[in-house]
Parts: sequence; structure tokens; C-alpha cells
Amino acid sequence: MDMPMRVTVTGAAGQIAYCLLPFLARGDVFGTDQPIELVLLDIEEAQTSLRGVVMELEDGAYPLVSVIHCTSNVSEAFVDCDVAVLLGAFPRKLGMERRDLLLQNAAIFKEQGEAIHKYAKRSVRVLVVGNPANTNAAVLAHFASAIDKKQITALSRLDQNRATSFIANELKVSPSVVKNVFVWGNHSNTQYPDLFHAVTNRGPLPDWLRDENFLREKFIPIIQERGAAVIKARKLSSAMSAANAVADHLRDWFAGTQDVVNMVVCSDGSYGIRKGIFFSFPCYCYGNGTFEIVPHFPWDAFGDPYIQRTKQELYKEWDQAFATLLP
Ligand code: NAX
Repeated sequence: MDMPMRVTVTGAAGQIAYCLLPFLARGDVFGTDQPIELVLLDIEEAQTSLRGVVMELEDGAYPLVSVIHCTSNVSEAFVDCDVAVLLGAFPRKLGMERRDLLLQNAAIFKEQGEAIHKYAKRSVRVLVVGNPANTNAAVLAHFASAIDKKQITALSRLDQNRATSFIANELKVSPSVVKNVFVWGNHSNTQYPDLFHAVTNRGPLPDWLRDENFLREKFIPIIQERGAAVIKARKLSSAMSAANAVADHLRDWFAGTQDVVNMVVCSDGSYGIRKGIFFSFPCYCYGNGTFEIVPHFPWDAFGDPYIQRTKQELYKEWDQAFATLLP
């Protein structure tokens, strides 16, 4: 057995954490030989509920979980942290503007970035899920300046999984044979789900799935609005599928993969996206928390206006967040 890995989960009393923690505890993410110490952070008001989650984890008698530690103290949460999964964020309330949500959450991710900078291992890997995830990751990366930006990612795998599954359903095949469906940009309804490079084990997609009217009227809006559709039906936001996507993202980042996967990562200028912006790109994962943006999947003329829109939205979010955070 390896040395225990210290995994911090924030928003640990929330609904995504409730679905995610069993994946982590069973070894479905970091491997069945990898013991873990779980550090669970949530706000003071959620501590009673968090204690209930801990009781259930204990009752699972998971052999890989050596320690479970609960806290509402941000500094304590990140001491010697190997992996941070940041689910905790301020929820959007009725009538709240997206800008207010952005600023409220920027303050949370500033504080957590500073704590990671001070207390986490230099090798820490961070996955931001709390919304607005791209900009929260950019804020965190700025304030965790001791940590290489390639060690900080955010989640767009749920969007990629939704798009892949949609195509598999249309073709009546398993999602596992559908490859290279990409979702670019912001994890918001400006994201651009892109089928230009998509293939199945039988070759390129049929023409009707590439038809511009089908893409514009059906595929793209359905994927962009899928989160809202789940809320409308369930009266709660996606949790099971979000936890599954978090597990997929982390497993691929740590174990590596043959497939190209979507991750929100810090732009190095690839595809003309401004450096420092956290943008969903197609990536190869090489294992042990390493990845590269794959450079050879350009979008076509049809996709360009969508990319411009999501890119501009992210530039605006960046300006709004940093205008208040930086002196
Ligand atoms: P919940 O509202 O069920 O749970 C959030 C938890 O975070 C609560 O327990 C709350 O007390 C805690 N929290 C709030 N402020 C905190 C802070 N400063 N420090 C630590 N914990 C804090 O939300 P849930 O459904 O679990 O979703 C979590 C986040 O994921 C939300 O921001 C949500 O918008 C976001 N999502 C992001 C997705 C993505 O693909 N990037 C998809 C799923 C999800 O919607």
C-alpha cells in the first residue's frame, strides 16, 4: 500500500459531495491501493449536517480511508493537502445577479487560494467545481501564486459527458465509442459544444448530426441548458452526474488516458485565448496530475461566433472579479 494521500473536499455537506465521497472512499478515483485521509471543509452552519455525512462514511467501513477530519477553518483544511476538490461556493439566490454571485464567490476562492499557497504541499492538485468555476479557478490561481498554474483545473467534464451521451443516444450506441466531442470555453450557457472532430468506432458522424440547423436549434442549446433542465425536473441542481464527472476528471488526471478529455485549464495562449484565462480546452492527461492542451482541434467557421461569445464572457468575468480583488 502507498502512503496516504490527503484529500480536502470543500462544500462537504452539500449534495455533490454526498455523491462524490463514496467514489473517493472506495478507491474508484485514486486507485484501490491508495489510502486516503479525508479533510472535509464546510461553513460553521453546516457542521451538524457534516457530522451526519461523517457518520455515514464511518458506517461504510471503507478500508482505504485512514482518517476523516471535519473543519470550518480554511487554513486547517489545506494543511499538507495533496488534492483539493473545491465544491463549496455561495449559492445563487432568487433575484441575485450573476455579477453579485461572481464577486461573492471570488472572495471565497481568494481566501482558499491564499490558504493553499500557505499550507498545501507544493505538489497539490486542485479541482474547482463551485460556480462560476472558470473564474473562481483564475482567482484561486492568482492568490495561490506558489502553486504552478498547471496544477489548478476546473470542471467542464460534466458538459463533455452530457454532449457525448446525447450523441450516443441519437446513434443508439454506447457513450464509450463516441470520441472527440468537445465543449469549449466557460462552464455557463455560453459554452460551445462542438462536434466538428467527433467520431465513433464506425468513423465520422453521419451528416444529419453535422447539419447546421440541427446543431444550432437542437444540439447546442440542449447541452448549454442541460443544467437548467435538470433543475426544472428535479427541483435541485445536478449532483449524481456532477460527482461522476468530478470522479472522471480526477481519475483521468491522475491515471492518464488515451482519449482527449475536456478540462478547464489556464490558457497558455493556445487557440488565441488570452493567457491566464481559465478556459475549457481538449486535453491529454499523462498521469500523476499532468496534462497538455491538445493543439490540433481547431473549430470551423460555424463555431467561431460561439467561441467569441464564451471567450468575451470569460474576459468580462475576469475584469469584474479582479477589479474588486486587486488593489
Ligand atoms: P450545495 O448547495 O448542495 O452544497 C454547497 C456546499 O458548500 C454547502 O454545504 C455550503 O454550506 C458549502 N459552502 C458554502 N460556502 C462555503 C465556503 N465558503 N467554504 C466551504 N463550504 C462552503 O451545492 P452542490 O450541488 O453540492 O454544488 C456545489 C457547487 O458546484 C455549486 O457552486 C454549483 O453551482 C457547482 N456546480 C458546478 C458544476 C461544474 O460543472 N463546474 C456542475 C455541478 C454544479 O452545479
